[in-house]
Amino acid sequence: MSDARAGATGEIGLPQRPPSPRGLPSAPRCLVMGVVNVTPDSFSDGGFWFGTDAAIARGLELAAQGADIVDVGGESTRPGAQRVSADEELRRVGPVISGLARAGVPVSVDTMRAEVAQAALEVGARLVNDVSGGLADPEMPRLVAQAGVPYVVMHWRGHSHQMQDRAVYGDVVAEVREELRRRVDSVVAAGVDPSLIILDPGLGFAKLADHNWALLTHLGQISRLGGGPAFPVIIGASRKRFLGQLLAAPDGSARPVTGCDDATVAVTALAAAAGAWCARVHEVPANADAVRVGQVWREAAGLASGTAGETG
Ligand code: PMM
Repeated sequence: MSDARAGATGEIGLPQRPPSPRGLPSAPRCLVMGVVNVTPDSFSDGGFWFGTDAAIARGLELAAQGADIVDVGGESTRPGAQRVSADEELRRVGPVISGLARAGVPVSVDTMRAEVAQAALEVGARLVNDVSGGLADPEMPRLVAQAGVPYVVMHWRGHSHQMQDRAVYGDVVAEVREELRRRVDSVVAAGVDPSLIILDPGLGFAKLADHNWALLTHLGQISRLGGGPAFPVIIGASRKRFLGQLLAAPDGSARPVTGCDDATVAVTALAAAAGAWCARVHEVPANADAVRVGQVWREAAGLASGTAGETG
């Protein structure tokens, strides 16, 4: 049995989708998070929105197309990427977050640095999306706890230059779940309110294609780490290399990132049907349709149509 197959037992989806943490949009369906990378080198959209005006315009466009949240990042996390300084990261994201928040768009900041997160929250970000789950900057959980904002805790095994060497698992679902459980224990010990935590299996971060598929098909196990309540789960499959590999040309060359948007939409529909809380995507319109398909699929299958308190 392959590494990934070893994990492929147990719960595929979530019978009941956990509600949005307070302060975030809420809807009786999976949410859509639109991505704006203010970077010259992200693998998915690097260079497209590198500049304050272009990035704000893109964020407004994503919101108008149906993004419930716009995620703004200033540091590429593609495999092999070098880190930028905190000053540079903040110079990139600060004015964009401020402009979008002033326009009423719910914004999340995609950063591993407490210093950047703090500045982003001061100019209106509502959610901290930390791909390291608090591992890259030990100050981050304390900052999030003090700010009392929702926090995405993603599964992560190291910075971009080293992460693909760490894509080694016996049972990927069990190990990711256990490592996330330890992260949750740690951030809660630092004062983060558990009801504000959102989990992310970290597709592509120290994961090979088989690992990503195993995790996507076991969101129920990711959501329920231990005996406690289920956590909302966000997935970031959009344009990732495992989709390009799936759609490879006959000569074996991976499909370029922008040719993976239709496959992203398919994953979004399936994840929404499985009970994911949110899908993080680069192209919003078709994914906004896909989450509606996923929701009606859940309802027709007799799964919970929404969660208590959801209104939007
Ligand atoms: N992936 C990227 C960046 N940020 N955040 C979360 N929560 N989940 C992800 O899977 C994720 C992320 C990868 O880079 P991209 O911005 O080019 O998609």
